[in-house]
Amino acid sequence: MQNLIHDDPQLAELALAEEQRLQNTINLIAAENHSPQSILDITGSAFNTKTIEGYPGKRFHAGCVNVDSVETLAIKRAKHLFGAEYVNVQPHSGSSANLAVYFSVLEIGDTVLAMSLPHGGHLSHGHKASITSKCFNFSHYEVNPQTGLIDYEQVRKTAHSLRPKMIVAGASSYPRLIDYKLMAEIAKEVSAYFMVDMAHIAGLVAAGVIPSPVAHSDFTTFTCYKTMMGGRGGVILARKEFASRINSAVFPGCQGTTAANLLAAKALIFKLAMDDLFVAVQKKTLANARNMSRAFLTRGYTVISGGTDNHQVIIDLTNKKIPGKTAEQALEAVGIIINRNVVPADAGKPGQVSGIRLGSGAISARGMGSDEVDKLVEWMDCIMARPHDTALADRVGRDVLALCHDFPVNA
Ligand code: DSN
Repeated sequence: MQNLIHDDPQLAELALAEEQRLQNTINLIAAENHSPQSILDITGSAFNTKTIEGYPGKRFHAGCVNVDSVETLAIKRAKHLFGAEYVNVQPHSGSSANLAVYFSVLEIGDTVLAMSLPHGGHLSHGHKASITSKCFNFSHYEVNPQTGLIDYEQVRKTAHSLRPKMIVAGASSYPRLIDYKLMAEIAKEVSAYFMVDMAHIAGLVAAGVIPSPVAHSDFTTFTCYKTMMGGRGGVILARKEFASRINSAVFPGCQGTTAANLLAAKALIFKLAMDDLFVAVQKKTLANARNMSRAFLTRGYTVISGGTDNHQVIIDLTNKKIPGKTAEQALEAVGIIINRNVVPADAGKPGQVSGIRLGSGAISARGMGSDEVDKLVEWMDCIMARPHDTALADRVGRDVLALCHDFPVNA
């Protein structure tokens, strides 16, 4: 930090404050994780300098000898890790990856069938606020409000009546496994391309602790910083017949130069993901989410779908009479970081969502297990029952800090 302190003390102070915030709070944001220190090191390495357009061996600037090797390595490792025929590691983000897939095989105005955002889908799956819905004609399937599970019969019926050119599976907020084989069959019945967005669960898939969509899909996209535990940025896996269309859709279709430092971080996390330590963290992530979900059920909470098969626990707080936002704020005040979340058939007014989403990735990366999960659920329950009790908040806040000290980030 010495150089930063010299050049910009104000920013250095903020960076140190963020380090302290991460050390001294419990991160239950399902879309985050604690990356190994080597990921942070490579992200700030000499690879920050290089401008690269094109692909290894076919660049538009000189001086690409090392970045060509890095990109080739990232692709080779991702192919091995995920069993993919083709890999593109250049997308800046998950949304960029999704956009590139759409533009690789769809024409403007083509129909796409994806999961609705209030039922768990992502903005880039055709939400009205996203450019994806302005370019393509999205329709959405939902979960069954009673079970919280994808209604595959509704997907099939809608697919047969709409005849979409692409069907998208995958979600930002869905705690159960998706039947990729069945979704692929439905796509085949209507001659649609099949894309899976596995951004949230990529680390679990890489470790082989939940089923992989790759063999069933034409395209699979993901990000590297959620369960995957790496740096920022997106990745596309695809069947090799789509290689040149995806390459052109990413560059120059949707992006100019990509971030060489993030390509290096991708290469690194794909190597680390082949280690036993990574697999152990992913197993712990699953176990911690299951324990969290059981503990909330025991305390009378409505856990969407009645449990979890991945790193997410989604809770409808309607019966607890606390809005999602109040829960989020009261928990942040004691150092437990979660996000308010819309739940299927949410009865809250716009902007006042009724649920919360919890993720077990970051606590698992810190080494926490079932004892710590039990404590966390007990504290969250107390705080959500009495969100305005300052004496309680002081006591729980101290307990949370002590737990953080026992499980440092990147110890
Ligand atoms: N998709 C958003 C989320 O799940 O929170 C960000 O990655």
